[in-house]
Amino acid sequence: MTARAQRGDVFGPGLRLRLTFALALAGCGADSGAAVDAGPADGDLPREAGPDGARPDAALVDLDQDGLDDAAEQALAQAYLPYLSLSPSDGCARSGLIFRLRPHPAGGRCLLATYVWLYDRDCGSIGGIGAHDGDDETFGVTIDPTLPAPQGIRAIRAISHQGTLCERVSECGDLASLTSCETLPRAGAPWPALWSSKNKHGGYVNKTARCTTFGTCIDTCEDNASPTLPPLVNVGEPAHPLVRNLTTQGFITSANGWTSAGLSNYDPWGMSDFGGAGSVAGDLVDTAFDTPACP
Ligand SMILES: [Ca+2]
Ligand SMILES: [Ca+2]
Ligand SMILES: [Ca+2]
Repeated sequence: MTARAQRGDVFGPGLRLRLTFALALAGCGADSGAAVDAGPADGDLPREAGPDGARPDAALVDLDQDGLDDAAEQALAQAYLPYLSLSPSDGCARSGLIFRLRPHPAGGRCLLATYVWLYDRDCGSIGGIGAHDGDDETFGVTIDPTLPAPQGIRAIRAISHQGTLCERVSECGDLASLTSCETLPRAGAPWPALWSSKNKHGGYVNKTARCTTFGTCIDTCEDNASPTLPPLVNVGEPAHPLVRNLTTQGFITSANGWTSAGLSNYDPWGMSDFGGAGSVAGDLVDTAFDTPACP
């Protein structure tokens, strides 16, 4: 069985309709540039030709070869993004998001998005202790394309200060035994939120319980009246990257306000460190950020 046929088994022939439904509900119709020809609607049939000899998915563009139309991935990652609450007084706010989105590897009807929130700098804690160029903070989201946003944001998982004594894992959602996500108001709806701690950018969900001064290494999470909506770049999948240079791609440039030396021409799929932070390629494949699958 081919990989394509296996994906067909996972999602069945209704994937195109479900993603179309989700994008329409999310206000991402075809006129926004979101391709709704989003998957192997022909199930296990070979894409090269339909039963009548036609090419049913001729319009599908899937350069990262995960079975999802790449433009639909972009629209979904945008529409189902949690409310990103960056401290209004954060001193190192210059940032952008890269992501990969694919069918959930554990199966089911949902998708798994791994976002890496990249910053020009980490300002450090009190007195600038621990400040460094470059910062990478990762979170995972389970997206249910059969539900509109924000209901289709089924789970979020963040890990602050991963791999250090200050590491804190926080997770929320309505799958399995997860605690409901704390929300902030967006577009008239309570929207599942993710807080980025002031100056250090540690990621947290459920701020009230999980991002407390003494429950963390003095991290501070603050509500921002407006969600941060940074640039969002689909970097593709490990075996089929879409982006190998974030500067020539137009993301990390001086024109966009990035200043840190050493971040130019960064390859998100190379293994080098992102300035004084960790390897972004490592983040993109780190299963510690995987959220649960849907039934
Ligand atoms: Ca794709
Ligand atoms: Ca993808
Ligand atoms: Ca940081």
